[in-house]
Amino acid sequence: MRVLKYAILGLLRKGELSGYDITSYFKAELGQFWSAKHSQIYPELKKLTDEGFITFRTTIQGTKLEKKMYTLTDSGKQELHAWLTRHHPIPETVKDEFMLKAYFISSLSRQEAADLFTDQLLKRKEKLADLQRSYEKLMASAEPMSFSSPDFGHYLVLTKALEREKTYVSWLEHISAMIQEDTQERP
Ligand code: FER
Repeated sequence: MRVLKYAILGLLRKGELSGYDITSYFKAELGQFWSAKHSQIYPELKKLTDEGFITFRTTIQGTKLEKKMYTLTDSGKQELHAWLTRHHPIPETVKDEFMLKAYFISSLSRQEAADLFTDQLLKRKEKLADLQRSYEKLMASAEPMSFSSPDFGHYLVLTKALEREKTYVSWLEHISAMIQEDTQERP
């Protein structure tokens, strides 16, 4: 499935955007949990235009620089809504290379295993701190968070990411302690 298609339709839900605006969104908030490359975005905009889900008007910027401003067509609005309301099966588990290494841990010495886990713990703690900063920024506004807030979607992805990283960190701590436990060496 072309999920990028729906990411772009979703970004256009509130009004017109240029290709540059859309690319900027993928570099900011949305890109934190749904990345897309420059090279994927422009062909997708072309495809969505050909399919009639979006349309554009050409504006002139400065003296001669042309800029396309994209909007959803009625068909695009319907397509977005149909996707948003569709119930999907859960996707297969996201691949995590570290978990593949963890699975093969019996090939490592206690010291090597401890080093690997310590490094991962450090990096996951940095990621968690990053998320916590974003969360504090989001919640600093005067409005209480609720379903009616325009930031509710951001709140949802951020709180989920926080829970995931907290769980990851506590698991890493638990396993690190087990690795370092003073038990008899494997023969
Ligand atoms: C943010 C919104 C979402 C953010 C991170 C996320 C760091 C999600 C990250 C993830 O799922 O890993 O503003 O800022």
